[in-house]
Parts: sequence; C-alpha cells; structure tokens
Amino acid sequence: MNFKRTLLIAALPLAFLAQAAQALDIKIADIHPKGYPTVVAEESMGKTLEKESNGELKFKYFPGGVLGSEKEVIEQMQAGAIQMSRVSLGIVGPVVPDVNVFNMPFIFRDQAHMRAVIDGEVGDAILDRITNSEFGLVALAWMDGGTRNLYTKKPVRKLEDLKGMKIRVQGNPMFIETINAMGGNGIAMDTGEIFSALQTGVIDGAENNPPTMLEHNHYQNAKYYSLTGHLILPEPIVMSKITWNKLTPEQQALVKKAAKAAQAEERVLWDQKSAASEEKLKAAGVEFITVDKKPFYDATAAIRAKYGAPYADLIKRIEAVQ
Ligand code: BDP
Repeated sequence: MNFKRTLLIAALPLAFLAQAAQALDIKIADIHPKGYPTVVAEESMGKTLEKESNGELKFKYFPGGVLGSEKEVIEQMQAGAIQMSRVSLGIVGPVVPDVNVFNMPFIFRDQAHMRAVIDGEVGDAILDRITNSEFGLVALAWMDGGTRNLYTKKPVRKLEDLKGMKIRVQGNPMFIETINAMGGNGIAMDTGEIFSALQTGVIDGAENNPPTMLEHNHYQNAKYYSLTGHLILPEPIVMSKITWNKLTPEQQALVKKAAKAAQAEERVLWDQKSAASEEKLKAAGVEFITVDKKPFYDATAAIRAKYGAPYADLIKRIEAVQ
C-alpha cells in the first residue's frame, strides 16, 4: 500500500465524522408574534431539541410572519427551504381533503371535545393522513387554536344580522361555503391582509379566536364579537419531509417527542392567553355577544352533509369520543 493511499483511507473516517458533526439548521416559522402561545412552545421545543441532539439540530426562529403567509410557508417547507412550522388545519384542508373533517363547522361539541379527539387515536390518524399524503410534510403533533367566533363592524346578534356581510375566512372553499350558508359573503385572504381590509371596509368582519383577534389588532376595527363557536381548529406542528428524511431515526424520535411536549406546553399557555385576551378585548371596548348557536348550526347542515359524506365512519369515531 503506498503512502498516499494510506493517508486517503485514514482521512476517510474523519471526513465522515466532520459531516456527522455538522449541525442541521432548522428554520421554524409562525405567523403569530413573539410571546404568542404557539411561538413560546416552539421556542422551548427548539431549545430541548438543540440540547438533546447535542447540538446536531440547530433552531432559528421566525415568528411574526416574517417568512411569509401560512400558505407561502407551507410551499417553502414543501421545497425544503423552511424546515418547520405550525399551521392552521384550515389551510391544509384544500390540499389534504381528509383533514377537512376536523375543519367542518360544529364538528366538535366544544374545545374539551376537540382536545380529547386530538389526544386520542383519531388525532393520530389525522396526523398520519397528512404525513402519508402527497403534501410533503410530516405532521408531528397538535397545537390548540381555540374556538373561532365572528367579529364584525356591526353587531351580529342573530343569524339574520349576518346577511350580506363580507366575512374574511382562511383560504379553504369549505369556509367560504360555511359563511355563505349562514347568509354572509365569505371572502378568503391571508391573515396579514385582514387588518387593512377591516380598516378600509373591504370586509365587514372576520372570524377567529380571542388571542388572534387581539394580537393581530383586528379588534381595532371590529368591536362586536359574536360567540358562534362555529369552528374549533387544531393546528398541526409540521416538518418538511425533505428535512425529516435527512434525520437519523434517533433524531426523528427526538423531534416527535419534543413536538408532543410542545403540544402539552402550548395547551397550558393557550388557556392563560385566551382568558387574558378576553379581558383585554373587553377593556378595549369589544362587546361579547352571546348568540343562540342553533340557527348557525342548522344553517350549516348542508356543509357537514357535503364534506362529511365520504367520512361517515370517521365522524362516528369523533362523535363517540367523550
Ligand atoms: C389563527 C391561526 C392561524 C391562522 C389564522 C387565520 O392560529 O394559524 O392563520 O387564525 O385565520 O387562529 O388566518
């Protein structure tokens, strides 16, 4: 064996070691601002993972929508340019139709029911459907996005008051149809466009949970909050499949475990933030309106019939969860 070759062979393991020790950068994006429950839980998930992977995974945080809208972030994750995020299930529905079962109006009895469902085998099954679809993302765990109610410039005290009002929804045809079925006029736009659309009167209202209504400043131009509770949308924590496939099985297990821990942490933060947000909204002059939900439920029966038809068995399993 000549000297040169010996050197080459001796250098090989070193090259491998150098490669293995190179940290993998994980950019994690969220449209919510710093301090928001999802963002706080993502930060502690990242810290845990940096520690437990001995620095092989390195996190960079991009809250506040700086990397784009949720739709844009999903596209960048599909291309591997962003590695992780937490997104609303609403935006996943058009691409992975199976998840629209969770997106149907009034599918969950209340928030406690939704939580019991996502914590159980149906929740895992929906995560698997996202992962096993052509979506290009691995769905790891859930975050809580509370209950969505209508907020409007003019009060909605009963179903009829919604007639003709232009209401912003997420980019999912089912949501547009839902608002239309209630007598309003559903309009899809990104989260970041809502504030000015409310301000300029392009829309008459939107619908969301109290923390989003507060933190994205929508309450400044919509002072009536009607407690319709029409949507309770959980929010998957997702990783780009391109990134996932670069991880060792051990790293994949760590990521899954840390995402599940983030699910638990976010839930506690969520309850605190929701309560605090309600107080702040009321103090800022927002009127919370209790409505009879039955007419809203009845008006949307056709949506559940249409979108739920292929999933009768799944719906039975959701309803059976106590
Ligand atoms: C919030 C969700 C966020 C959505 C937003 C929206 O947490 O993921 O993008 O609603 O409606 O509640 O755009």
